[in-house]
Amino acid sequence: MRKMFAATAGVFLLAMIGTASAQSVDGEVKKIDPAANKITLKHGPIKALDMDEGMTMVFRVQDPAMLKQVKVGDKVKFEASRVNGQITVTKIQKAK
Ligand SMILES: [Cu+2]
Repeated sequence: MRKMFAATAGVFLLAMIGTASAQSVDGEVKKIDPAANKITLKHGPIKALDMDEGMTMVFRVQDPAMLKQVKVGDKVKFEASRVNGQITVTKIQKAK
């Protein structure tokens, strides 16, 4: 019984770590490149990706449809993570 509790707690902890790495970041769209499936975002710090300071950089997008949801100049909230070694936007939405 005690062993089972420990296993459950471990899974829960892993789930929490997973959530923490998918941090929502504030950004601004600087450039959209549908041909390359990329977007340039000015963004705040993303600790999970070792970006301790804000910067402007190019991201790959996970889904090309994401590039149609925003336009240059939009303030956005997004999530990014390393996918196959490339820093990739996994979620993006216009900030309200
Ligand atoms: Cu960056």
